[in-house]
Amino acid sequence: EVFERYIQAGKVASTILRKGGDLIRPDVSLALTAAEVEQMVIDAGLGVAFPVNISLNESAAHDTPSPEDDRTFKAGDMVKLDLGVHLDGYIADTALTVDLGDQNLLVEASIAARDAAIAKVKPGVTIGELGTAVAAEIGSRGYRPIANLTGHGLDQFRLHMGPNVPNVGGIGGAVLEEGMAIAIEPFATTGTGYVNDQKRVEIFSQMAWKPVRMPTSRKILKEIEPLNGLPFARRHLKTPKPDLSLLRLVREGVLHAYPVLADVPGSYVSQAEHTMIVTSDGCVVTTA
Ligand code: MET
Repeated sequence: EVFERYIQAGKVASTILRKGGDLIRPDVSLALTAAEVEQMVIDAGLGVAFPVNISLNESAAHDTPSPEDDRTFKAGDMVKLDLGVHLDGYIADTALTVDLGDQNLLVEASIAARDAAIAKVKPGVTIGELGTAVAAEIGSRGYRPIANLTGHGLDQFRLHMGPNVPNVGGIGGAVLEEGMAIAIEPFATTGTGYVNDQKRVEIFSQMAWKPVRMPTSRKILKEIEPLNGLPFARRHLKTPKPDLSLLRLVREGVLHAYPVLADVPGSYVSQAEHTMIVTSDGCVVTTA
Protein backbone atom coordinates (compact mmCIF):
# COMPACT_ATOMS: atom_id res chain seq x y z
CA GLU A 1 0.00 0.00 0.00
CA VAL A 2 1.18 3.50 -0.89
CA PHE A 3 0.77 5.03 2.58
CA GLU A 4 2.79 2.21 4.19
CA ARG A 5 5.63 2.74 1.72
CA TYR A 6 5.78 6.45 2.47
CA ILE A 7 5.89 5.60 6.18
CA GLN A 8 8.63 3.00 5.74
CA ALA A 9 10.75 5.34 3.58
CA GLY A 10 10.26 8.07 6.18
CA LYS A 11 11.38 5.89 9.09
CA VAL A 12 14.56 4.84 7.32
CA ALA A 13 15.28 8.42 6.18
CA SER A 14 14.81 9.80 9.67
CA THR A 15 17.17 7.26 11.27
CA ILE A 16 19.85 7.74 8.63
CA LEU A 17 19.60 11.53 8.67
CA ARG A 18 20.30 11.51 12.40
CA LYS A 19 23.26 9.17 11.97
CA GLY A 20 24.52 11.31 9.10
CA GLY A 21 24.26 14.42 11.24
CA ASP A 22 26.43 12.75 13.89
CA LEU A 23 29.20 12.22 11.31
CA ILE A 24 29.55 15.97 10.71
CA ARG A 25 32.57 17.24 12.66
CA PRO A 26 35.53 19.49 11.82
CA ASP A 27 38.13 17.83 9.55
CA VAL A 28 35.70 15.15 8.32
CA SER A 29 35.54 14.81 4.53
CA LEU A 30 32.32 15.79 2.74
CA ALA A 31 32.85 13.08 0.12
CA LEU A 32 33.17 10.39 2.78
CA THR A 33 30.10 11.66 4.60
CA ALA A 34 28.01 11.58 1.42
CA ALA A 35 29.22 8.09 0.54
CA GLU A 36 28.52 6.75 4.03
CA VAL A 37 25.04 8.26 4.20
CA GLU A 38 24.05 6.92 0.78
CA GLN A 39 25.52 3.50 1.64
CA MET A 40 23.32 3.37 4.76
CA VAL A 41 20.26 3.81 2.52
CA ILE A 42 21.38 1.01 0.21
CA ASP A 43 22.20 -1.24 3.17
CA ALA A 44 18.67 -0.66 4.48
CA GLY A 45 17.38 -2.05 1.17
CA LEU A 46 15.82 1.23 0.00
CA GLY A 47 16.65 3.62 -2.83
CA VAL A 48 18.58 6.89 -2.78
CA ALA A 49 15.94 9.34 -4.03
CA PHE A 50 18.54 12.04 -4.80
CA PRO A 51 22.25 12.60 -4.13
CA VAL A 52 22.59 13.53 -0.49
CA ASN A 53 22.88 17.32 -0.46
CA ILE A 54 25.60 18.75 1.77
CA SER A 55 25.49 22.54 1.54
CA LEU A 56 27.78 24.81 3.55
CA ASN A 57 27.26 28.27 5.06
CA GLU A 58 25.71 30.64 2.46
CA SER A 59 24.85 27.67 0.23
CA ALA A 60 21.26 26.63 0.88
CA ALA A 61 20.85 23.56 -1.30
CA HIS A 62 21.91 21.40 -4.23
CA ASP A 63 25.55 21.05 -3.29
CA THR A 64 26.91 17.53 -3.18
CA PRO A 65 30.53 16.40 -3.42
CA SER A 66 32.12 16.48 -6.86
CA PRO A 67 33.99 13.37 -8.11
CA GLU A 68 37.29 14.92 -6.98
CA ASP A 69 35.99 16.72 -3.90
CA ASP A 70 38.62 17.36 -1.22
CA ARG A 71 36.63 19.58 1.13
CA THR A 72 36.40 18.94 4.85
CA PHE A 73 34.06 20.49 7.41
CA LYS A 74 35.57 23.40 9.35
CA ALA A 75 34.85 24.84 12.77
CA GLY A 76 32.24 27.56 12.26
CA ASP A 77 30.52 25.86 9.32
CA MET A 78 26.73 25.78 9.08
CA VAL A 79 26.05 22.44 7.36
CA LYS A 80 22.76 21.46 5.72
CA LEU A 81 22.30 17.72 5.24
CA ASP A 82 19.34 16.93 2.98
CA LEU A 83 18.48 13.27 2.43
CA GLY A 84 16.07 11.51 0.09
CA VAL A 85 15.06 7.87 0.47
CA HIS A 86 12.49 6.00 -1.59
CA LEU A 87 10.64 2.72 -1.50
CA ASP A 88 9.24 1.79 -4.92
CA GLY A 89 9.44 5.49 -5.82
CA TYR A 90 7.61 6.75 -2.72
CA ILE A 91 9.92 9.40 -1.34
CA ALA A 92 10.90 10.68 2.08
CA ASP A 93 12.72 14.02 1.83
CA THR A 94 14.18 15.33 5.08
CA ALA A 95 16.91 17.72 6.16
CA LEU A 96 18.67 19.04 9.22
CA THR A 97 21.33 21.64 9.92
CA VAL A 98 24.48 21.02 11.93
CA ASP A 99 26.06 24.16 13.32
CA LEU A 100 29.81 23.79 13.91
CA GLY A 101 29.89 27.38 15.15
CA ASP A 102 27.76 29.29 17.63
CA GLN A 103 24.66 30.18 15.63
CA ASN A 104 22.22 27.79 17.15
CA LEU A 105 19.46 30.43 17.08
CA LEU A 106 19.59 30.36 13.29
CA VAL A 107 19.22 26.58 13.34
CA GLU A 108 16.28 26.84 15.73
CA ALA A 109 14.56 29.40 13.50
CA SER A 110 14.11 27.02 10.58
CA ILE A 111 13.04 24.20 12.92
CA ALA A 112 10.43 26.41 14.61
CA ALA A 113 9.19 27.60 11.21
CA ARG A 114 8.88 24.06 9.90
CA ASP A 115 7.02 22.90 12.99
CA ALA A 116 4.67 25.90 12.97
CA ALA A 117 3.75 25.14 9.37
CA ILE A 118 3.30 21.43 10.09
CA ALA A 119 0.91 22.31 12.94
CA LYS A 120 -1.31 24.06 10.39
CA VAL A 121 -1.42 21.26 7.83
CA LYS A 122 -4.86 19.78 7.16
CA PRO A 123 -7.26 19.56 4.22
CA GLY A 124 -8.56 22.96 3.12
CA VAL A 125 -5.58 24.98 4.35
CA THR A 126 -3.96 27.16 1.69
CA ILE A 127 -0.24 27.11 1.02
CA GLY A 128 -0.34 30.85 1.74
CA GLU A 129 -1.24 30.16 5.37
CA LEU A 130 1.76 27.86 5.66
CA GLY A 131 4.06 30.48 4.15
CA THR A 132 2.76 33.09 6.54
CA ALA A 133 3.48 30.81 9.52
CA VAL A 134 7.01 30.12 8.27
CA ALA A 135 7.80 33.79 7.66
CA ALA A 136 6.45 34.82 11.07
CA GLU A 137 8.63 32.35 12.99
CA ILE A 138 11.79 33.29 11.12
CA GLY A 139 11.10 37.02 11.02
CA SER A 140 10.35 37.25 14.75
CA ARG A 141 13.82 35.83 15.43
CA GLY A 142 15.49 38.52 13.36
CA TYR A 143 16.33 36.42 10.30
CA ARG A 144 14.95 36.26 6.77
CA PRO A 145 13.22 33.31 5.16
CA ILE A 146 14.55 32.45 1.71
CA ALA A 147 11.77 33.63 -0.57
CA ASN A 148 12.79 31.82 -3.74
CA LEU A 149 13.00 28.33 -2.25
CA THR A 150 9.86 26.33 -1.45
CA GLY A 151 8.61 23.07 -0.11
CA HIS A 152 6.83 20.86 -2.63
CA GLY A 153 4.42 18.06 -3.33
CA LEU A 154 5.74 14.55 -3.96
CA ASP A 155 4.48 11.58 -5.92
CA GLN A 156 5.86 8.25 -7.06
CA PHE A 157 9.31 8.91 -8.60
CA ARG A 158 8.47 12.63 -8.59
CA LEU A 159 10.49 14.69 -6.17
CA HIS A 160 9.03 18.07 -7.07
CA MET A 161 5.45 18.77 -8.01
CA GLY A 162 2.62 21.02 -6.93
CA PRO A 163 1.67 22.37 -4.53
CA ASN A 164 4.72 24.51 -3.76
CA VAL A 165 4.89 25.48 -0.09
CA PRO A 166 6.28 29.03 0.14
CA ASN A 167 8.54 30.28 2.91
CA VAL A 168 7.04 33.77 2.79
CA GLY A 169 3.55 35.14 3.34
CA GLY A 170 1.23 36.65 0.77
CA ILE A 171 1.28 33.80 -1.71
CA GLY A 172 -2.23 32.35 -1.68
CA GLY A 173 -3.58 29.79 -4.06
CA ALA A 174 -3.43 26.05 -3.77
CA VAL A 175 -5.30 24.18 -1.08
CA LEU A 176 -4.10 21.04 0.70
CA GLU A 177 -6.10 17.87 0.13
CA GLU A 178 -6.32 14.63 2.05
CA GLY A 179 -3.78 12.08 0.80
CA MET A 180 -1.28 14.59 -0.59
CA ALA A 181 2.40 13.97 0.18
CA ILE A 182 4.26 17.21 0.81
CA ALA A 183 7.68 18.33 2.02
CA ILE A 184 7.92 21.48 4.13
CA GLU A 185 11.41 22.99 4.18
CA PRO A 186 11.94 26.50 5.50
CA PHE A 187 15.34 28.12 5.09
CA ALA A 188 16.41 30.91 7.46
CA THR A 189 19.25 33.23 6.49
CA THR A 190 21.40 36.05 7.80
CA GLY A 191 21.74 37.19 4.17
CA THR A 192 19.35 38.73 1.65
CA GLY A 193 16.62 36.09 1.66
CA TYR A 194 17.25 35.14 -1.95
CA VAL A 195 19.44 32.42 -3.42
CA ASN A 196 21.24 32.63 -6.74
CA ASP A 197 22.36 29.90 -9.12
CA GLN A 198 26.08 29.27 -8.71
CA LYS A 199 28.41 28.12 -11.49
CA ARG A 200 28.96 24.76 -9.88
CA VAL A 201 26.52 22.06 -10.98
CA GLU A 202 26.81 18.60 -9.47
CA ILE A 203 23.22 17.34 -9.68
CA PHE A 204 21.07 16.55 -12.73
CA SER A 205 17.88 14.69 -13.53
CA GLN A 206 16.37 13.37 -16.72
CA MET A 207 13.40 15.46 -17.85
CA ALA A 208 12.79 14.25 -21.42
CA TRP A 209 13.05 10.85 -23.01
CA LYS A 210 14.18 11.18 -26.62
CA PRO A 211 16.90 9.61 -28.74
CA VAL A 212 20.38 11.15 -28.59
CA ARG A 213 23.37 10.59 -30.86
CA MET A 214 26.64 11.01 -29.02
CA PRO A 215 27.97 7.72 -27.63
CA THR A 216 28.87 9.28 -24.29
CA SER A 217 25.41 10.81 -23.96
CA ARG A 218 23.81 7.46 -24.75
CA LYS A 219 25.97 5.80 -22.11
CA ILE A 220 24.94 8.34 -19.49
CA LEU A 221 21.24 7.93 -20.29
CA LYS A 222 21.59 4.14 -20.16
CA GLU A 223 23.28 4.45 -16.80
CA ILE A 224 20.60 6.65 -15.24
CA GLU A 225 17.63 4.81 -16.76
CA PRO A 226 16.83 2.89 -13.54
CA LEU A 227 16.38 6.18 -11.68
CA ASN A 228 13.11 6.90 -13.50
CA GLY A 229 13.85 10.62 -13.57
CA LEU A 230 15.11 10.96 -9.99
CA PRO A 231 18.20 13.18 -9.62
CA PHE A 232 21.78 11.88 -9.80
CA ALA A 233 25.22 13.37 -9.15
CA ARG A 234 28.30 13.64 -11.37
CA ARG A 235 30.14 11.54 -8.80
CA HIS A 236 27.65 8.70 -9.34
CA LEU A 237 28.48 8.28 -13.03
CA LYS A 238 30.72 5.47 -14.24
CA THR A 239 30.73 6.80 -17.82
CA PRO A 240 34.22 8.29 -18.38
CA LYS A 241 34.53 12.04 -19.07
CA PRO A 242 30.82 12.82 -18.84
CA ASP A 243 31.02 16.61 -18.48
CA LEU A 244 30.68 17.74 -22.11
CA SER A 245 27.79 15.35 -22.66
CA LEU A 246 26.09 16.53 -19.50
CA LEU A 247 26.26 20.12 -20.77
CA ARG A 248 24.96 19.08 -24.15
CA LEU A 249 22.12 17.04 -22.68
CA VAL A 250 21.10 20.05 -20.60
CA ARG A 251 21.16 22.26 -23.73
CA GLU A 252 19.05 19.68 -25.60
CA GLY A 253 16.46 19.70 -22.82
CA VAL A 254 17.05 16.05 -21.93
CA LEU A 255 18.59 16.74 -18.53
CA HIS A 256 17.63 19.30 -15.93
CA ALA A 257 20.58 20.90 -14.09
CA TYR A 258 20.37 21.84 -10.42
CA PRO A 259 23.08 24.46 -9.80
CA VAL A 260 24.26 25.04 -6.25
CA LEU A 261 21.94 27.67 -4.71
CA ALA A 262 23.52 30.27 -2.44
CA ASP A 263 22.69 33.50 -0.64
CA VAL A 264 25.39 36.23 -0.58
CA PRO A 265 28.98 35.33 0.43
CA GLY A 266 29.54 35.56 4.16
CA SER A 267 25.93 34.84 5.06
CA TYR A 268 24.66 31.75 6.86
CA VAL A 269 21.64 29.65 5.93
CA SER A 270 19.84 27.00 8.00
CA GLN A 271 17.25 24.48 6.81
CA ALA A 272 14.82 22.06 8.46
CA GLU A 273 12.62 19.68 6.49
CA HIS A 274 10.05 16.94 6.98
CA THR A 275 7.85 14.98 4.60
CA MET A 276 4.22 14.36 5.54
CA ILE A 277 0.95 12.92 4.28
CA VAL A 278 -2.16 15.06 4.69
CA THR A 279 -4.84 13.17 6.64
CA SER A 280 -8.51 14.00 7.31
CA ASP A 281 -7.71 16.05 10.42
CA GLY A 282 -4.03 17.01 10.08
CA CYS A 283 -1.03 15.09 8.82
CA VAL A 284 1.28 12.18 9.52
CA VAL A 285 4.93 13.27 9.45
CA THR A 286 6.72 10.35 7.80
CA THR A 287 10.23 11.55 8.65
CA ALA A 288 9.61 12.47 12.31
N1 MET B 1 15.75 17.87 -1.35
C1 MET B 1 16.28 18.86 -2.24
C2 MET B 1 15.16 19.44 -3.06
O1 MET B 1 14.03 19.11 -2.85
C3 MET B 1 17.41 18.31 -3.07
C4 MET B 1 17.03 17.53 -4.26
S1 MET B 1 18.39 17.10 -5.28
C5 MET B 1 18.13 18.11 -6.63
O2 MET B 1 15.37 20.27 -3.92
